[in-house]
Amino acid sequence: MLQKLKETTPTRVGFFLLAVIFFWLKTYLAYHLEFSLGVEGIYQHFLLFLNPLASSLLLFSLSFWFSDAKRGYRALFVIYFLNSLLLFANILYYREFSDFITIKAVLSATTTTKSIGASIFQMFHLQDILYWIDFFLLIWLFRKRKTTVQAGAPLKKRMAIGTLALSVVIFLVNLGLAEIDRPQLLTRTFDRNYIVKYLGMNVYTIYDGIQTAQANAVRASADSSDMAPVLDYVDDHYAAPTEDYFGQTEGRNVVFIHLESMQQFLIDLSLTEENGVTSEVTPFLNQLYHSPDSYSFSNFFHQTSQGKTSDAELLIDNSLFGLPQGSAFTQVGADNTFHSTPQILKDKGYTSAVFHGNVGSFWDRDNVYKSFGYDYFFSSETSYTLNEENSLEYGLKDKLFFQESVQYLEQMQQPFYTKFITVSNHFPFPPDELNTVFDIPDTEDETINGFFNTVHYADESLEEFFQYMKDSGLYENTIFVLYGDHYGISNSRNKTLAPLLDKDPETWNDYENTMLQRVPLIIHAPGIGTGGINDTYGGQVDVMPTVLHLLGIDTQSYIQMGQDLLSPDRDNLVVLRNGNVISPIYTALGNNLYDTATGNPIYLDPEMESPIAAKVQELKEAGQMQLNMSDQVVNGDLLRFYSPPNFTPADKSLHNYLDSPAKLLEDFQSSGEEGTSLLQENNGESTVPLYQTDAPEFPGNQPASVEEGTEESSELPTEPVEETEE
Ligand code: GP9
Ligand code: MN
Repeated sequence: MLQKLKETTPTRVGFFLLAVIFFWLKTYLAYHLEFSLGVEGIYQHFLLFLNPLASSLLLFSLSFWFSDAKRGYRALFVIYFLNSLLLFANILYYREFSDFITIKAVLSATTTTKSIGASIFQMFHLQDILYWIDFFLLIWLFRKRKTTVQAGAPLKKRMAIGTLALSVVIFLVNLGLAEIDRPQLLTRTFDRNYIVKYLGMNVYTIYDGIQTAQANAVRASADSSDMAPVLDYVDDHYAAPTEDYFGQTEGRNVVFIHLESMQQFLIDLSLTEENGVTSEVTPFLNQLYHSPDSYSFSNFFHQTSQGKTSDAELLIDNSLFGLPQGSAFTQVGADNTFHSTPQILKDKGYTSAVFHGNVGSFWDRDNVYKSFGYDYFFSSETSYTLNEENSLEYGLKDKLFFQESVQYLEQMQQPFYTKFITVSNHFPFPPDELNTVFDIPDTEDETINGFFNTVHYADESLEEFFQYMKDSGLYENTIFVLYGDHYGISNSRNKTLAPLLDKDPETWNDYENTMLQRVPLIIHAPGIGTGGINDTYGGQVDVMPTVLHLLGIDTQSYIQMGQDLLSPDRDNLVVLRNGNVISPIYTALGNNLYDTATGNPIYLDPEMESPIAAKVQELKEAGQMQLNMSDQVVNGDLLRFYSPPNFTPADKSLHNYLDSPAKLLEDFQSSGEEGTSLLQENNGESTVPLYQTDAPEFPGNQPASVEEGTEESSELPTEPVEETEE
């Protein structure tokens, strides 16, 4: 065979083609052997196979720009070597971090890159020969080649231009096919895995470089003087708490529950079957919503944009908005300085953790949480047992997720600040035979029908978790904050939804769509008795000051864009990320104005001055100001220039979330006699057996024969084949 190769590749073009084929196959091999890319179905497999081609053609064809043969060959080998090195470095990095190398990580030479240096030799495998053998084979073939006339002849520029054009065409086809399967792939940047899966390692590296350069340019042009207007804004905007509730839950544990795609219209909604039987969709949430121990909010809006879940998280933990395009998490989250709640509470003796049954790299959480100061991050690779039956596209099903989380929760030193990110109720709300108990709606839209079932399932999972909290004794000393992250049913489906909400699809308009952007917010503090349903107009940006005030923490010196939802001083204004504003009286959507209470349109003559027009203008400007201030802080990384009194910024080098379970155990053991975890309070007796779940996938609920046959696997959740919404 080698002989054959020698004969067929005597020319520069021959070597070029050989290099492309070698590299293409090598990359494809690495995709299968080294990375967990969650490739699903034949379409994605085809894209995975195709994606190394365009960039290999492009890179290796650079050698054609040297008309001199000797220099051309040299260039080809250098490029081949460097590209192999990039691939190999990613392979080694992935073995350690389950993630791809980012330019940021390389440039900042953080402890992560240092630690990789220290352990580099342990990361080599015997199979690594495979990733270099091709290079040496290429060199060997070159040395052995029979020099022919063509080999030494200068190449025409046409060749260089032709291959360049061909690679561009192939890339565009690749991108087009990828966008069909995963719309907005490049604008939203869900996950580095996705870019590699759809477009390849080289494209990922270039894309990452461009993003980093853009973010760095804005950051570099900012300086400390940019903080002055922000400080003025925050000062003017501050809404003070009253004594009635300030510090009402001081020192308690905090449990945030991120309710995936949960919308406010679900609260108190009952649906009736043809036989007349009526059932509540979210009986447990309804109970919490009406409890005198809950501060519940009826006019609370999500303020997310393309960053969806990650925008909601940024808003909740920092009182800052996501960006107008893409996700702030993936664009700047890992680099920026933040004054996040977990870090603020650290000084008050809190430990903190995020629980999420999906891969840690989604939305770059495994890096961003370091900036927020989270002590632990329990994600699917490190902390949960996933198999085909118990997981969905975005991770472990909620009932199993909560159940598996409490083994960690009971070890956490109290007080703790925790966030549980649910996933079962995620678009496209697929039917789940094992858990379809609520299937009343029968509209023409399967997404809507499925939604009610996954919502109901999420509600049941919450009830189980709360029951455990009560049984384990954690309940009384905890404050729960449940919030919906964003819509589940998109505007395009709302007319089909309308009859279920007793609305007329014929008169459905933008106002109705906007009102459906309300999501639940329930702050449940057992035993307070001072709760109730609050009609103030607020949004996710307002949660952080509200919760900090309940915990007795003065927020006046923090840079927060929101206002305490319980404060009588608040402005009662919501700005959505697209600039639309909602106040108790006016709702301004683009150029259209509505009466918020009735939904009736208000027509104003643009030529005429009127008190209403002036008021609406004022509301819009206030909303725009809030967004602008936030964007300046986030884009310019302005919090690095300002430190509130008694605040220590997060030390990102402290965390490597891959060892969160081990680190938790280590911290638990080293706390000794002083330890305050539930497990220690319980004299070492685990509370996990107290957890009751009716999840059919739970090993304890399966018939013995099935249980034996079910193999545990650490396979990662697969992602949906198509996601056309959003
Ligand atoms: C992924 C999950 C979903 O881990 O949080 O994010 P979303 O698609 O809703 O932004
Ligand atoms: Mn979400």
